[in-house]
Amino acid sequence: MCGASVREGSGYGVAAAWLVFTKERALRLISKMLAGVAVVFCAAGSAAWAQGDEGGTIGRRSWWLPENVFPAAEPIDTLFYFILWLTSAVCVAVFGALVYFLIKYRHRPGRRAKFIHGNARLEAAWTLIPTVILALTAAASQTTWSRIKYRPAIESGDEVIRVSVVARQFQWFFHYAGADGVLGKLHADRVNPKSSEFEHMIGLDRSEDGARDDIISPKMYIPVNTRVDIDLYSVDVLHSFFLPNFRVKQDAVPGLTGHVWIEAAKTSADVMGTEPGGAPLPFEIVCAELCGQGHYKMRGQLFVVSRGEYEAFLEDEASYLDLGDDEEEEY
Ligand SMILES: [Cu+2]
Repeated sequence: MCGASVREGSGYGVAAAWLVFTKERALRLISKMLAGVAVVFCAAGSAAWAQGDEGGTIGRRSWWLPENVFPAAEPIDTLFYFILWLTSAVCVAVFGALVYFLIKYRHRPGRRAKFIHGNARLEAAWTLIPTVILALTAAASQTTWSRIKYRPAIESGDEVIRVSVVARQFQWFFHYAGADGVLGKLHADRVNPKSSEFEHMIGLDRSEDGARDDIISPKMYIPVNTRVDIDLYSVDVLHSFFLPNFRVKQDAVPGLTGHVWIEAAKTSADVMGTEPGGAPLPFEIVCAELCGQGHYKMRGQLFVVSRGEYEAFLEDEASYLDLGDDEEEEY
């Protein structure tokens, strides 16, 4: 059908006749579309950069996202707004065109539709243009992706805190090493969902080396300005560990260990404020994967506190442990 001419404006009218082009018209339209894409791309890019990276996002609340406290995640905001503006522009253009053609080619007495086979150039254009847009977006996000995904190497002298985060229907558990500094192993086959003991709920065997003094808490505490390496587990179904203030969202998959790392540049009290009594308010932890009937209530609390407060938390949790030597664990 390529290159076919159409008797436009003829008496009977042709529904969708605009699809049939001469070679010149098709090329002109493609170049116009490409120019349009370039304009939208640039506009979306500059809008995103204006909202995102300029001066950093730490300490600034944007109209859509909550305040970011993870320095490595700053470019995510730029990318987020870029994709938001780009897809918004495409959405308006597509639905605008849809409504326009619905009205323009509505039923009129005497007007007849004409069957057409399509247009190879136009089809190539609307395949290539989104491909180029997606490829450019992927290229633009590569650096950010690797910065977030791969934990930077530990320099000597760097202090890194390791926490295991365990998801289960419909609760989060946070597992820390005890005074020995060793994080006990978690065993999927030792999880007892009927038990109300934290160690049974996450599969920690207290009789194993390193596990005896481990701390399991339903609240997450981390010190400010310290890198935290997180191993992510699920003991039942798919969950997703989402920290809106860190731009971190990672699936917790049964049978696999997920990895994320975070570092907070501000305490949660700095950002979220304090309760009337002065107790700090936490950042929110959300499950971002529909994981069952109680999914809506699968929320956790992340307290980013000073080093001293973090150590006080660990000490306090450790004081509840029964480290008696004569106990056998029952599963
Ligand atoms: Cu969940």
